[in-house]
Amino acid sequence: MNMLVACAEKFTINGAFRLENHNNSPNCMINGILKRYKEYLPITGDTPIFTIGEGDTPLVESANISDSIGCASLHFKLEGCNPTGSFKDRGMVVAVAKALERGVKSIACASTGNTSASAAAYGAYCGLKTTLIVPKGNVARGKLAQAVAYGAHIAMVDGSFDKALEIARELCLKHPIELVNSVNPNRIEGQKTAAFEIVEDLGDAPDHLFIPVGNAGNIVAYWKGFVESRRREDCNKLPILNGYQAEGAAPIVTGKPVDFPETVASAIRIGNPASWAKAVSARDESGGIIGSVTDDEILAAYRLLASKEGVFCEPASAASVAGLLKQAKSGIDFSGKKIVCVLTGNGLKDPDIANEIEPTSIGEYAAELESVEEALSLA
Ligand code: AN7
Repeated sequence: MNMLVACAEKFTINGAFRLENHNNSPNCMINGILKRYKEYLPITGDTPIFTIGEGDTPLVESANISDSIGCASLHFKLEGCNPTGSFKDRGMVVAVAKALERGVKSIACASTGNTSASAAAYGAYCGLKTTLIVPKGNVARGKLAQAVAYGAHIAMVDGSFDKALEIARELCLKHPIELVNSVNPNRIEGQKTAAFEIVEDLGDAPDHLFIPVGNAGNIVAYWKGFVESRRREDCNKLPILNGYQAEGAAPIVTGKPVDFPETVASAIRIGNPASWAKAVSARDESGGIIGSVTDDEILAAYRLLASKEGVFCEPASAASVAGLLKQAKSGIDFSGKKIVCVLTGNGLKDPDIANEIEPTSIGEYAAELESVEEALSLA
């Protein structure tokens, strides 16, 4: 029997090996999304329960940026702390679990990088064949390295993310392959759990949520999560959503698809978001906005987060903070407001952009105490 099939079968309902038992072992310290939020997810008795450590990410209070905003509090939701370094893992674990439940043996997605890294990791864990369709030359180096290491089949296509998604959709319609992009509703279900965690940590929803927008699934997922929390009376209010696209890839802001999206934030280099209409509804229901920030604003926020907050996120993630800084600069009064910025991915994903930062101080010295003292101006 083919190894992939053999591995996948251990997850089947009638198989001898149940991951549920595996993760219930007393030595297992992590709960994961499926176990922790079982009652709020589309999980049945037949859904395999497993985790590679997704969710339960830190909500870190701002040390230095909040003063310039004049708000009551500012927190960063560090989604880069998920196992593959981005928020995608929350949705991927649900999408893959539901696919396994139906006996699926193969998954695929189009991606600007993070979805593919996540799909490849969960595919590897579950013994599924994983196919990734990515825009050639436009995926950050760390993300591609992950996909290679996890052993995925990678198709680099000569076109944009939007074109890659079109191909992925057709591929999955024609063949017995599960599409694990955020058009898969199970992805949204998993991603909404980040909103649950924010409500748990703050004791209520924040007044404002700032979030980057690319294919627009995540803003929809957060809104769903907050609305469900409100319905359960876990929180007393709903946040105002502030979504931010990059100026060169801002179709929701301009109202028309962008044929050749361009931005330094490659994760959100998307010209025709799949969840466009749902994102607009979420925005309007919350009384919020979807705006844009320039690459310079994104990179300024990216550097500020690292140098003033000790948070190294990827450029796309910094679009949320860039949006907040832009609003504060335009004179919007945040006094008394609790704000959360979602930092969607880890800075290590995109080493090439990080290497462009002008170092505060870097030099080569002899391997002697005196020369290091010299470097520290202690000599
Ligand atoms: C770090 O991986 O679309 O608005 O293919 O990687 O839900 O698309 C990534 C998107 C924000 C935008 N921040 O989220 C992909 C992909 C980071 C991201 C977004 C992405 P959506």
